[in-house]
Amino acid sequence: MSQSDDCLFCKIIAGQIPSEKVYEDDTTYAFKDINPKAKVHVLIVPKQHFANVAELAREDSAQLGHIVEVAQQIADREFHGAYRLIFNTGIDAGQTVFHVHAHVLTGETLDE
Ligand code: IU
Repeated sequence: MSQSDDCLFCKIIAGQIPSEKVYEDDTTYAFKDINPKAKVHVLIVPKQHFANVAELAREDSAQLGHIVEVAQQIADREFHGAYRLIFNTGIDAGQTVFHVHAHVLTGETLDE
């Protein structure tokens, strides 16, 4: 499993930094965002390190599809299958952690 030594989310996945886990399988980890923007705000990450969603799509599109399936499962459990899925990509789009992560916002009605 490729890992980046300086990557915060690689450290979270490895258990070196604590997180509130909501899902895990062989390839994928999901945990609660520390600064939630909705009643339920979960980050889903591949265990393998990719910098952003474009790189992930290019190198492992099945993993990208799996992240969407995991998002759906979380939303099915939390809010009758309704959710918003966001991949901030690039500094100017608000990406601050350069290990691809899907923001899943759910658990309440999202108006805008
Ligand atoms: P962004 O799309 O790269 O901006 O998202 C990074 C997210 O990671 C952001 O919502 C932070 O609240 C979240 N986060 C976290 O959950 N745990 C941490 O230790 C750090 C950031 I640093």
